[in-house]
Amino acid sequence: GFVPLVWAAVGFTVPVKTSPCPRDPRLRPSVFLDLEATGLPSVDPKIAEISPFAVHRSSLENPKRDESDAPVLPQVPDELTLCRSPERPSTAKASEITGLSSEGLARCPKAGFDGAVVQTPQAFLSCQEGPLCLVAHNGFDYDFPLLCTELPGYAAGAAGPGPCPQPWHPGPGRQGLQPGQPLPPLRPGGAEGHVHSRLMVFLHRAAELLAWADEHALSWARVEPMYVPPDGPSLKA
Ligand code: DCM
Ligand code: MG
Ligand code: MG
Repeated sequence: GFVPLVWAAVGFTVPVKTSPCPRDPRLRPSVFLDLEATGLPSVDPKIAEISPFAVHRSSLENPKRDESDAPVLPQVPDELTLCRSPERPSTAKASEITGLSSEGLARCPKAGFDGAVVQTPQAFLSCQEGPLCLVAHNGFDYDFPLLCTELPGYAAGAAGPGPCPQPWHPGPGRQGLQPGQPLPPLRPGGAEGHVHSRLMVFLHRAAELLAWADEHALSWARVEPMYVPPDGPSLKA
């Protein structure tokens, strides 16, 4: 099954839930994911880009480092980036963030996010060693509910421990990012660049964040759709 994990990095809040949950030693934060879409939840956004990046746990536990001892992206990347033509235009702010405009999509037409193409992200996940843990910055407030709306098949095989996240803030005096330190700027490149940036942040605190993930991951079954589309979901669960 898939276990989404709220992105827990300096400067980000983690939803507070208090129920205890059994620790599942098999959990592994293994698929970092970002979505670009046509706007914020208030406009019932449509997915424009999806970018899952699968990372083996060993690459997180022992990240490769450059000459200055900074971690580098995993050397065995397994990555998918799909850009689709959303059914409605992006808001001005979303266009600014994603770089995707109606004019740009008219110049480089893409298929819609439906039909066979919608199954590609799920096929990518099913190639990965499970149980999977999805990691997304702000995942529980944006990416996971939107995936639930547009790709409810993601939730079909959901399994995992009960709810258990608590606020997590790295302590002072440790390596990597410090409390209050802003995240590095997002690299351009839409969802793919954003995933790379967030993965780099994770790698700076990998040991702590892995321990946090093992203890605080939430089951995918907890994720509610962002909204119910009038014409029903694109992919039946
Ligand atoms: N988004 C938006 N306005 C913002 C922030 C985000 O419309 N101020 C939407 C468009 C993005 C999506 O959320 O494609 C995901 O944001 P992010 O790039 O942070 O992953
Ligand atoms: Mg995002
Ligand atoms: Mg993004």
